[in-house]
Amino acid sequence: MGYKVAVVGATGNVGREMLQTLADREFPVDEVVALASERSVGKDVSFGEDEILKCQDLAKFDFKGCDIGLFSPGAKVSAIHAPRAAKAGCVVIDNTSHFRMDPEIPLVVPEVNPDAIAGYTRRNIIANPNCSTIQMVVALKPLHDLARIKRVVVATYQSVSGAGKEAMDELYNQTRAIYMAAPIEKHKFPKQIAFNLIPQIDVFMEDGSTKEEWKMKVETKKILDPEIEVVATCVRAPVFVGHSEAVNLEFENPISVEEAFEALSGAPGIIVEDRREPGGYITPVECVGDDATFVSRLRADPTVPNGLSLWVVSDNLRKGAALNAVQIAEHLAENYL
Ligand code: 11C
Repeated sequence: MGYKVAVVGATGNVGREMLQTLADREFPVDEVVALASERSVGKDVSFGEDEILKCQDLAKFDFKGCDIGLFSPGAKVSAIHAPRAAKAGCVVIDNTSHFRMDPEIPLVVPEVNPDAIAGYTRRNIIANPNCSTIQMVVALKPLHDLARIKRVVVATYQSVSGAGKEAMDELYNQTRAIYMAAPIEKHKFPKQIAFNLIPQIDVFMEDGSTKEEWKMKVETKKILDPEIEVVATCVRAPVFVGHSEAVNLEFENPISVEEAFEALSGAPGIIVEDRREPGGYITPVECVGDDATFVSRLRADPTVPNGLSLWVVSDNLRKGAALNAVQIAEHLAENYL
């Protein structure tokens, strides 16, 4: 049996990747509908190699008869249209931040908490976590099962694609301007991003952290374990696609590097690439288009009783967004619909 699937925000970075991922994984579809804002109506988007879909107007679309809605139109738009779709009987998998911390709505990474999907019946909505959280919890899960993580200290190096297509254009245009000795224009980021790093992602919170840092903390607690303490520093890096994270962990119980290596190597969704030689690790350009979360640089941290450090890299548009949403849809289709 095939499903009628709506992709909402189909012209955006994540929407296009959702269409590609549905096709790549041969998700059983009878019909795919591409939805976007009024100004994108009639635009072409690709579904797989040879199908072109014309975008329809989200505001006028009737979700009755749609089985699954993959939403990534921005939080304010999801706030209006996701409940409308859910009420019409369409199960919404929403990639925005709007519903994530709602206690009635499951927040799911299939490798970590697949059983939470069952809770979708409360509101007919499932939330997809933030990209930087997803790749981190995929790597943390097998280690937490082994020795119980007490505290996570993470610094991220996040690609500009997380901030949308205009942000990718800004990195490209600034890089070009620097080579051509032309003036640098800033629209999307508060500081120059080309050949630079910006220690701010999303807005500032009252305590001085940013909302991206807060998301990593509260989402990890909701998905993996409310007892885990997380402190994050989120940094935008001049990389087009692929988020990287330097993760330091403190465990309740002893855990050796060898035990961690073995647990990670056998865990779903993870590829360990860790040779202690020049180039024996994964960098963001190497993870683009790949489904895996890559773990490298695994080593002991002798400054605390049970400490480990590692490097985690993943394609933020794929596992960090579209793939995770499609994996949730696959679980729904197999077990619930
Ligand atoms: C970034 N992580 O890299 C953000 C993008 O809460 O879904 C995703 C924001 C979110 O800018």
